[in-house]
Amino acid sequence: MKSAFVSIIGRPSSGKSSFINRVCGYKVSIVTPVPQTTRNRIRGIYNGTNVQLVFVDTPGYHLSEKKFNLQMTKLIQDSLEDVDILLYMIDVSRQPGSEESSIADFVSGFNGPKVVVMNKIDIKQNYLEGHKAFVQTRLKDAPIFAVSAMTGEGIPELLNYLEEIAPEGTRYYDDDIYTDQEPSFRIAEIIREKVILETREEIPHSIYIEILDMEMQEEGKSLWVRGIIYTERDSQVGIIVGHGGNRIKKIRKEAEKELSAIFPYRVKLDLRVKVKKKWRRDDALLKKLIF
Ligand SMILES: Nc1nc2c(ncn2[C@@H]2O[C@H](COP(=O)(O)OP(=O)(O)OP(=O)(O)O)[C@@H](O)[C@H]2O)c(=O)[nH]1
Ligand SMILES: [Mg+2]
Repeated sequence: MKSAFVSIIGRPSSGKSSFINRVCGYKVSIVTPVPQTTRNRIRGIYNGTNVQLVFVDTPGYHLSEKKFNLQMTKLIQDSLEDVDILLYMIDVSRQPGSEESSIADFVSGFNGPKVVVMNKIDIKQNYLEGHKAFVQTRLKDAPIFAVSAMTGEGIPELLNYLEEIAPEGTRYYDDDIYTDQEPSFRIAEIIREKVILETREEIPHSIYIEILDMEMQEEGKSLWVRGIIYTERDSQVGIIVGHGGNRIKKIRKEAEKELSAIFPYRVKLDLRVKVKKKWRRDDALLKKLIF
């Protein structure tokens, strides 16, 4: 038996969360086209016959001096503690730039096996060769795998390799578990995903979700959840609520549908929108939200 912790590091929107979902076979981590969707360290577990790989999804590595981003950068650094393998994910549909350079520097500082994953090879117009040349100068000995988190291409080969280099060890989790997230966190994340998908523009980075109450009803057949969508400005409340409340209703319906498929009971949401000005500068709140 072998087991390993594998941390996934890469630029925002490189496909880290899509990859973890594909490998684990379930929605572990939320995915949107908006960069900086993931804000936490999220574990997704892959169970093979003789191997367990615990993947750790992380926020996109983004150079910025803002408090909110610094907190996430620290989280990425912390995610390498007690990790066996680092998986460095690159989006081949975008050219390597200065951000990629600083991630490569960060990756090269990791004291353990590093594996480079070139993602989105299903996009035919790509910079795969340029990225390979870039990586070979930065991380000479790291093996390179080309995959598509969207189609699954190349992923079995990568998993085989990870199994090969994983250290001997026992399972960290039972083999029927694919994530260790608290239900309240998963519910908040799915709500956040639906808000991002339904709104875009300035909204995605301005929101956070707080779950206030959860109550099991109908003898365990349904879970009632009360949550608040916090936003930064008064003007954003109307955008989220929509004309006659139609957008918030759509957000609620979409989230309920997905949550009811994830959990063994129906999930009913009661959502409100409130303003919390400058919350991204509130240290105590950031500590609570970004972990
Ligand atoms: N064509 C294509 N699109 C992909 C692939 N992998 C991810 N995407 C898309 O890329 C976008 C970002 O995907 P995510 O999985 O959220 O990326 P991420 O690295 O987790 O992003 P952050 O959490 O913001 O750091 C989404 O629109 C995905 O559908 C892929 O293999 N091929
Ligand atoms: Mg993500």
